[in-house]
Amino acid sequence: MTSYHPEPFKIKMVEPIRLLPREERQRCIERAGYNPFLLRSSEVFIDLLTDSGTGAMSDRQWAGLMLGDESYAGSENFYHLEETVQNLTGYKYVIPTHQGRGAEQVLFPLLIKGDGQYVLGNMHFDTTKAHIELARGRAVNFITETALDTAREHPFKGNFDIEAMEKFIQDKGRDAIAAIVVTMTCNSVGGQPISMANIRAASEIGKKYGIPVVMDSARFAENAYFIKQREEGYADRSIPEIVREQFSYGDAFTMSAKKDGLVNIGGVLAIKEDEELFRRCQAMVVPMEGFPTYGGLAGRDMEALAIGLQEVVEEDYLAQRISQVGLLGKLLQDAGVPVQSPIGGHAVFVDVGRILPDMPKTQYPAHAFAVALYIESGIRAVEIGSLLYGRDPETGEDGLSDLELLRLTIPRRVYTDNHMRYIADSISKVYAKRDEIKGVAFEYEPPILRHFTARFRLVD
Ligand code: PM9
Repeated sequence: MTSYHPEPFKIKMVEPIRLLPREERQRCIERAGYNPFLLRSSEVFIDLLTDSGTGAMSDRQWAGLMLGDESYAGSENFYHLEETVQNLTGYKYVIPTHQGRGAEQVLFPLLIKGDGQYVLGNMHFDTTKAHIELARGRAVNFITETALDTAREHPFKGNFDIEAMEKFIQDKGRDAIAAIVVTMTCNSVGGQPISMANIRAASEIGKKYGIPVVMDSARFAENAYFIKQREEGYADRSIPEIVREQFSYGDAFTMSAKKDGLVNIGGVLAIKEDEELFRRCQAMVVPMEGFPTYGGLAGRDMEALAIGLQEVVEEDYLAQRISQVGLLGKLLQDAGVPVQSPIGGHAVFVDVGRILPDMPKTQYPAHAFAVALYIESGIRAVEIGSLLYGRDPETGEDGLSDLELLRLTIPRRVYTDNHMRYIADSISKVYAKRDEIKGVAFEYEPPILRHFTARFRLVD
């Protein structure tokens, strides 16, 4: 076995990308209010904003688009998708949705039965937290301390602190808890996997107290690959076997299929066996997403997704995917750039808090680094820190995130290892000139989800 994994595909079609001259990049980011979200994609050379819906489909998926059955009800592509999801996960009831948050907006209001009920998670993703709160619930995280220390190696930084979670349930009482959400891999702490033992333990807590367990499964296949690589007893198990065991510990799952579904749009809501919950979801999906056999997707989208879900569990695909992200991480580690370690599944998270320790959190160091990176290289990355975290809703206090991270998110099957080398070189250059990086201050601060549309000026 070689220590590197060549791409198990060859390139059939290319999309040119262009690096604008430096002075133009300077003008573009200024016009965008120093917010990379407000750049036009044609102004970006390498786009690392997200791995969501940005991947390349295979020729089989593109061929599948031509088999789209666009009937309003009972599309053949729905039945193909349903059967694929059932085989992959063992869940009986399958509802397509337009993307992950579509599944969340249907499920959470049905699980949260009283105002202020808690939804417990390893680390809820932003949209999950938003839908819990819109349903008048409260999102609480039980990630371990280790996950917040980027310098500390641990094979499963996505794990729950099971003891703390059980104590919380006992303190608040079972009736105060609506659900447990298991996010695999855990995006917000760096695409870090959760171990099978920890998923099982979270599920046992759910069973013990009669609390439903929901799997947030956007990156379920990447999680399974890490389990195979790192957890005792799984080296000889196939990825589909590991995937099925992961899902066996949940009662329902939401899936943003824009990640491990290998499609540009799509989502899934599935219920393992609770027919009554399924009926209620089915009723709600009609006004929110669409008829239950399309849920906001075209027939052709469902076909591409059914094929993507088969391709993503191929081990050679996953080996190359994870090793490419690992390559970028290793190049940065070798250059002395602090990153969340070990490297996660879908992104490398640069710890800008350690690079710019003296910059006030209210000048958003990781965002400031992203601005400098764009000017240096045309690369667009995204802040995961105090800017994204937002203000305390009661006190208005700002600068509250534990970590100031810059996420370099790698789209699936899109960039080559040479792109990784260019990214690592560019980050190293900005890192070497870190004393010159200027913080940012708001010119316009939106009242909610401010990072998407905020405008800034550079602080002198
Ligand atoms: N994640 C991401 O970039 C895309 C949206 S924000 C730019 O990481 C998890 C773990 C996610 C996730 C989206 C969703 C929502 C749920 N859970 O974007 O609605 O990482 O398909 O999924 C994004 P949708």
